[in-house]
Amino acid sequence: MTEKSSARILVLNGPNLNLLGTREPKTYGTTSLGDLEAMVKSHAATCSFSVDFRQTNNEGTLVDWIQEGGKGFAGIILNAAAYTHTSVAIHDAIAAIKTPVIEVHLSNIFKREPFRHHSYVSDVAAGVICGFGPVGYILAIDALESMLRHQS
Ligand code: CA2
Repeated sequence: MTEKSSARILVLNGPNLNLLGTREPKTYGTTSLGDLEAMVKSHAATCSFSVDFRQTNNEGTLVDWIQEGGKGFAGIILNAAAYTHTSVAIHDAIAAIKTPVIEVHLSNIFKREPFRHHSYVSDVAAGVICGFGPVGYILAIDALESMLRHQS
């Protein structure tokens, strides 16, 4: 029997997001990274996506994973956390792949300190979602689903 395989999406989380739900609840809420992963996987299943959900504190690892996302993944949801505001390497890695990248931030970075207002990701991302907490990841899945449906 042949089964249609579901599209794979890669959800990448950058530095300190492993601390979600443990500190700074006013800024980042009370949802843990594990809770977020469960929410993302459950919603993705309704769109027939399978999800590879990862977190790292290392810039080079994020670059390696973005390159990996360029092969065999239908889309990438990326919260590069603080590297958003500093990393030319992440910008270049995204520019080098064809896989669409949706940039997500839990907080509204434009309501925060000026150094968070610039992103090295936004101009190479397919779209940007910020300020909606964990729901932003769900919106990003829906955005990818819509983009991919219109492509095919
Ligand atoms: O709002 C977002 O999602 C950010 O990407 C989060 C980054 C921040 O540097 C960006 O400007 C915006 C920081 C992630 C740190 O996460 C923590 C979570 C709980 C406690 C402490 C840090």
